[in-house]
Amino acid sequence: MKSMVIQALLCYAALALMSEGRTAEALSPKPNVLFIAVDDLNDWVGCLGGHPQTKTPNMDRFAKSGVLFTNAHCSAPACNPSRAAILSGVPPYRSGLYDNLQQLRDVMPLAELLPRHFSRNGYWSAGSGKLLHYIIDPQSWDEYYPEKSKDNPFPLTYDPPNRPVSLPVGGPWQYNETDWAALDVTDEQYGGDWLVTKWIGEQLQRAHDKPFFLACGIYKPHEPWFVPKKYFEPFPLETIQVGPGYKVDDLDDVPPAGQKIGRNRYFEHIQKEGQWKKGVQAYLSSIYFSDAMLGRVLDALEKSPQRDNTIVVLWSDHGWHLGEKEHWQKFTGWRQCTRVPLLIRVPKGVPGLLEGTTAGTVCDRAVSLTDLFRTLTDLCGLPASQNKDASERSLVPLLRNSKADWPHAAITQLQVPDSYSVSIDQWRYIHYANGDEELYDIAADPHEWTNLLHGKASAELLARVAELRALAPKNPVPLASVPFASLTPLTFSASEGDTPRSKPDGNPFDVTFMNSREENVELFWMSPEGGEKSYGLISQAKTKRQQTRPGAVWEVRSENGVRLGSFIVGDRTAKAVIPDGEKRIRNAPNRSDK
Ligand SMILES: [Ca+2]
Ligand SMILES: [Ca+2]
Repeated sequence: MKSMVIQALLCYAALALMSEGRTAEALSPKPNVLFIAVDDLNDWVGCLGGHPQTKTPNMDRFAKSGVLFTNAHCSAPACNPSRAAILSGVPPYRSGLYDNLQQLRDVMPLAELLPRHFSRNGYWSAGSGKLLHYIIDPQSWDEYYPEKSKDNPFPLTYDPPNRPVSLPVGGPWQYNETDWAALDVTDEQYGGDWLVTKWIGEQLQRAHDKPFFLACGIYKPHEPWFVPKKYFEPFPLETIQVGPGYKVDDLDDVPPAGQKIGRNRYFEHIQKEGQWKKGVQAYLSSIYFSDAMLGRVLDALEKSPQRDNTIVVLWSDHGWHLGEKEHWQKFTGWRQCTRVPLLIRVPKGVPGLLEGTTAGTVCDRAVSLTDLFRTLTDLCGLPASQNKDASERSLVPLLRNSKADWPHAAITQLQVPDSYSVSIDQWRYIHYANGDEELYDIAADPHEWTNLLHGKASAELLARVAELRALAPKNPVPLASVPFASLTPLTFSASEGDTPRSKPDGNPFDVTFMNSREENVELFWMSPEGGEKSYGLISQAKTKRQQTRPGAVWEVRSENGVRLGSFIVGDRTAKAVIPDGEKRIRNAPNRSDK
C-alpha cells in the first residue's frame, strides 16, 4: 500500500517536472540526497550573523535557495558524539557515546548508519572526507573516497614541513593542531577538501542507475588553520575584530562547573603569545576556504542532471569558541558551541514534501541535528531507522511551515551524563552533573552574558527552570568505558640521562599503565621540585589505573631499582605501555582529540 502511494507521488513528481520542460530521464525513482558536513564551523556565517567580517558567499546563496535554521543545535559539542548521533539518529544520552575518546563501534556495534540505511532501501551510498570521527566505517558505505578499505577519510593534504608554524609550543600539554598559516600553495597543491569536493562533483555529474545518498565531509575550518594564502587576503590582520560574543569577566556569574569548562589553557596561552587576532584571522580564512569548497559542490550540482531531484542538507557538527567565555575550542554547553549552521533545500515532488521548500525561508525554532535521520527518511519516503532509541522527530513540519508549532527542545549533551544544555525558542538552560545551573534569555542576550540564575532568582525564573529541566534527558545511560585497545598510547622514552621533572597543569584524568616486561616494575612520580614518590609495583602482564595530570612525568624502574624509562602525560586519558625491553611504543597519530 505504502509503495503504491509512493509510486503515485513519483508519477506526480515526474509530471510536474515534465510540465516545466524537463525530461523524465532526469529523474531518479526516488530523490537523491546530498549531505554536506562542515567541521567545527560556528555561527560565523554571513546569513547567521555571528561575525561581521566573515565571508561565506556560497553558504549565503544556498540559504537563499532553501530553509535556514537559525536556532539549530548539535547533539554534543564534540565531533565523535555529535556525528555518531547524526548518522545513527540516536542521541548520546541513549547510546552512551558521549566523548571523543570512545570508538563508535565499541559503543554502538550494531547501529545502522544513515548511508547503510539508504543502501538497504535501494540507494547507492557514497562519501568523501570527514563524516565520522576520523574513521570511514567501511561497512556503512557502498563507496568512499579515499578508498574505504583503508578507513582513513582524508585524501592527501599539504602540511607545512616545520610545525608549529605560528604558535610556540607552550608545554607538555601543547595541543599540536592549534596552529595557523597562509600557505603558498594553490588549491590543487593543497589537496584535502579540494580533492574531496572534486570527487563529489564527479559523482554529481555522472549518470546513476540508482538514487544516491552522497555525503561530502569538508574538514576546514577544523584546526590546523592552514589554507592557501589567497583565502587570507580578504582578512588583513590590522582590520581583524575578535568575536562579538567576547566579554571581559563573562565567567563571573557562571557557577564553578561552568568556570572549569570555560577557562582553558589554550586561550590563556594564545593571549600570552599575542596570537588572538591571528587566530581569529586564520579561522575566518579557513571558513572562507571551506565556503569556496562548498561552492564547488553547489556548482557541480547546478550542472548535474540530478539538480532538480536532489535534497541538499548542510550542517556543522558543533560550534567553536575563540576566546568567548575565556575558552578556545569546543566541548562547552554555551550557544557559541552548541549552535550550528543547518540549511536544507528540498526540491518539488519528493514523497515527504511534494511542494518542496520555499526559497529564502528562515526558521527560528530550536531544532536538533539528531533529527536529521528521521527528516531524511521521511522526505524520501523510506522506513524510519531501525536503531534502538533513534529519534522519531522529523523536521519536515518545519520545512513545510517554518512557523509551525514546535513544542520540542534541542538537547546538547556534554561529555558526561547529566551535563547538558536545553534550547527552546527564547531560552537556554545549562545543567552540570554536580547540580550547577545557568539560564539565559536568548532574545535579550544572544551571547549569554547574563546568567539569570546568578544570585537570587525570581519565582518566575525558577518556574522557567523547572519547565526546561522537565525537557531534559531522562535516565541517561552511563558513559561507556573506553576499552584499553582504544586508548591513545603515550610514548615510552627509555632512560638516557636524567628523567625530566613533572610540570603538572590542568585537571586530572586516568592513565592506564600496562607492564609488558617479563618482570615486575615500580612506578614513580617525578615531582617538580626534584623528589620522587613511589606508586607501587605493577606485576608482570598487569595494568594499573592512575589519576594524573597533564605534564606529569612517570618513571618506571625494575624491581631492583634500574631505571627503565618514563612517560610524559599529555592532555587526555591514555594508556602507557611499558615495553618488553625490545619494542618501543611510538605515539599514534593524534587523532582522538576532536
Ligand atoms: Ca568537529
Ligand atoms: Ca556572564
